Parts: sequence; structure tokens; C-alpha cells
Amino acid sequence: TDLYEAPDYYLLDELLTDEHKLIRASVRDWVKKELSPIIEDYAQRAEFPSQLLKGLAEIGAFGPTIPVEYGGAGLDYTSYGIIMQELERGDSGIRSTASVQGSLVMYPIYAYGSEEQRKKYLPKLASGEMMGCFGLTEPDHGSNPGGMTTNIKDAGDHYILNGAKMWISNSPFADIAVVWAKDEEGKIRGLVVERGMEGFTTPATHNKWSLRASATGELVFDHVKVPKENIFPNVIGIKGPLGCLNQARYGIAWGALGAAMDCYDTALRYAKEREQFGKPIGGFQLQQKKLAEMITEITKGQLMVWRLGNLKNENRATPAQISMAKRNSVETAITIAREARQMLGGMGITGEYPIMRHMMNLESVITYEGTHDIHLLITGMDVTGLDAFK
Ligand code: TGC
Ligand code: FAD
Repeated sequence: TDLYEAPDYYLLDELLTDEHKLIRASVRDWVKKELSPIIEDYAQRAEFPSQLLKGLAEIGAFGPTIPVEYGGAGLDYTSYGIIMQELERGDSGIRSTASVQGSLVMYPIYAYGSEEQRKKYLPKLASGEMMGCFGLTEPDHGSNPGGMTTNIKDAGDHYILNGAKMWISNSPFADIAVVWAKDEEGKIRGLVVERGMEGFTTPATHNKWSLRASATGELVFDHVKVPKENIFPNVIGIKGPLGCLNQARYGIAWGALGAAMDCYDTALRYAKEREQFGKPIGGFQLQQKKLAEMITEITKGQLMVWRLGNLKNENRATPAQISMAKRNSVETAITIAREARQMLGGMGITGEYPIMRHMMNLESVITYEGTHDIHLLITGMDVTGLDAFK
């Protein structure tokens, strides 16, 4: 079981409640028993392990912060972060599925939806009976989602939706899609599109070298009739989708550190066992430098997300603070994955160890939910007051 003990160099466990530790133990246990034994095989075959959905719902990975009356667990943001950390120690793609369902589908329905929409969708999404996806990015508008061209036109009791979204996690199997589109006045609105609506298709994206165990696809809308009751009444403008991203990016800040921990754990154990030149490679200074830097960066990252969690619990975390943590954690994880991969020598490129899979997954994580560059520019704008985007 020592395989699954997280590095805790600064005794951060003392900052967690008993409930946090219980949640962590139950998710960690599930990852160890259900996810880790199968994930490499699914990633190699580029297939999403859909049998995990039920278990993900049971451990409370879908919308843990959503209130109990709507099927959520009503947990705090530290708990949410811990769940994402443990899932991503298993695989970034499985964490993605949970991020999308909770932060990008359930959150907007809860925060911007009508009472009818909340009651109709949230309990089923929490239980995994219904799966969702989030359509913001378009073929020509990724970092600049405000330029989107997907649009709705008023047609009496319904809207007519046209356009296309690209790179959408979970789209190939989702039952519903939270879609962002411009109305006739150019204002961004969010609406729920259901599988089966005429003119709505979700072609899968193939040939990915990253997040291979996660399903990615497009959303194509060809004159789709969407009932007016499916539009979110309580938000207008780009701040709607960006508000969802705050939730998901916060979870990724914790999650990516989980991937980093798994790479560090693996490299540390390997370095103590693998002998060359008559002694364990962990006894050579060059390998110790790598391990020492890894644990230092993980520890700094842990402190950052713990503090961010507290700010989030108090509703004081700013979007720019969340950007900084998302960027830092992913940078930490991807650097650690690359160093850890080298420490395993040739074995590091095989599926016998999780490192190469984490490393390739993190190439998506550093790009989605705002690229590394975009988050840097958000920090730059925050500290200077000058907008480098426009
Ligand atoms: P800008 O002019 O700066 O702001 C427009 C309005 O939005 C407000 N705002 C925010 N509100 C809430 N949360 C945030 N994070 C916000 N950021 C900005 C802002 O205050 C303003 O409000 P108001 O009332 O004054 O109008 O907006 P902009 O159009 O210039 O864009 C800024 C920029 C570039 C930072 C933003 O568009 C951005 O973050 N781009 C990156 C796009 C992105 O992250 N896409 C992610 C797609 S979803 C995804 O990747 C899912 S992966 C899923 C998985 O985990 O598998
Ligand atoms: P671009 O925006 O074209 O960026 C290309 C490069 O230009 C990047 O390096 C970027 O940093 C740089 N750049 C852009 N603007 C600037 C600037 N102003 N200054 C300096 N450099 C700049 N989207 C969804 O809506 N829902 C999902 O579920 C979803 N899931 C995803 C899953 C995967 C596996 C992937 C890979 C992506 C997913 N995305 C999703 C899309 C993701 O959010 C976008 O890929 C991301 O926002 C970047 O957009 P882009 O790919 O169009 O790159």
C-alpha cells in the first residue's frame, strides 16, 4: 500500500480535517482497486473505460460541492480538490471526465439554471445516470472564446442553434451538452442540448497521443431546435462560461499535483531498487538532484492549492489566483513527469510504469482550460493592470 501514500514533506495532513482524510482514503482506495489495474490497457487501446462511471458517481466524484438537495454531496472545495488529486494520480483523463461533469456541466446548471433545470438534470448527473459535456471551444476560437460564431436565433417557442464546437471532452457519449452560443444581439448565452435532438451530432476525435483513455469529440449543430426552457436564465455574457472554468481550473490545480505525486513515487521507488555500477541509482547525486527538486516543487504546489482551497471555501479566491495555481501545478507535473521518465531509463517508456502515460496526458492538461501562455498573461494583466490580449 505504500505505493499509494502521497508525499507529505511538510506534514500538510495536519491541515486537513478527519472528513478530508476519509474522503481521500475512499477515493484512493477506489483508484487503486478499480482504475489503476485497467487504465494502462485502455489508454494503449485509446478507449474510454465507461464501466468506471458508476464507481465515479459512488465515490462522489460528480459534483461534490453541489448541495445535497440536488444530488451532490455538499462538500467544501478542499474535499473537491482532494478528490481530483486522487483521481489524477490514477489518470488525467478520468479526472477530466469528473471535472467536466461536476465543474462544467453541473456547476452551470446549478449556478445559472432555473429551478426546473436544476431538478431535471442535477440528480441524474450526480448519480452518473446522465453524462454531460461542455462546449465552449470552436475550430477557430480556442484561447479567445469570445470570438465564437455558434449562434441561436429566436423562433417563437424554441431557438434554432447552428455552429460547431471542437475538442470536447466526453462528447462522444454524453447525454447532454452545455453549449455556449451568441444570440441575435451577439450576447453569449448558455443552453442545454440533448442527444437525440434533430441536427445534433457528436463525431469522435481520433489519433490522440494524449488523454487516450478519455473520449474527445466535436459537437455539430445543424439547425437544431432547442426548446426555450433549455436556456440558462441567470447569466448573459462571457462571464458565464468563464465562471465554470474557474471551478474546473481549481480542480486541475489539485489534480495535476496528483499526477506529479505518482511520477515522483514511482521514480523514488525505482531509484532505490535499480542498481548500476554496483549501487542503487538513487545513490548518485544527479538522480538525487532530480528527486530533491521534485519533492520541493510538489511541496510548494501542495501549499498553494491548500491555501487556494481555503480562499475558495470563503468565496474569496480570484480568477487570477486560480490561473496561477493551475499553471504552476501543471508546469510542476509535466517537468516532474519528464525527469521521472528519464530516471527509469528504458523502462520509463513502457506501460509497465505510469509515467509516460502521465507525461503525454499532461500535454493536454497544459493546453486545455486555458493554455500555459494564457494563464501567464492573466497573471501579467492582474499585476500590471494592463491587458496584453487586446
Ligand atoms: P475579458 O474582456 O478579460 O473579460 C470579459 C468579462 O468576463 C469576466 N471574466 C471572468 N469572469 C469569471 N471568471 C473568469 N475567470 C473571468 N475572466 C474574465 C470579466 O470580468 C469581464 O466581465 P464584465 O462584466 O466586465 O464584462 O475577456 P476576454 O474575452 O478578453 O477573454 C479573456 C481570456 C483570454 C482570459 C479568456 O477568454 C480565457 O480564459 N481564455 C482561455 C479559454 C479557455 O480556458 N477555454 C477552456 C475551454 S473548456 C476546456 O478546456 C475543458 S477541458 C475539460 C477537461 O478537464 O477535460
Ligand atoms: P489556440 O488558442 O489556437 O492557441 C495556440 C497557441 O497560441 C497556444 O500556445 C496559445 O498559448 C497561443 N496563444 C493564443 N493566444 C495568445 C496570446 N494572446 N498571446 C500569446 N500566445 C497566445 N474545450 C471545451 O470547450 N470543452 C472541453 O471539454 C474541452 N476538452 C478538451 C480536451 C482536450 C484533450 C483538448 C486538447 C482540448 C480541450 N478543449 C475543450 C479545448 C481547449 O480548451 C483548447 O484547446 C484551448 O483553450 C486552446 O485553444 P486552441 O487549441 O484553439 O489553441
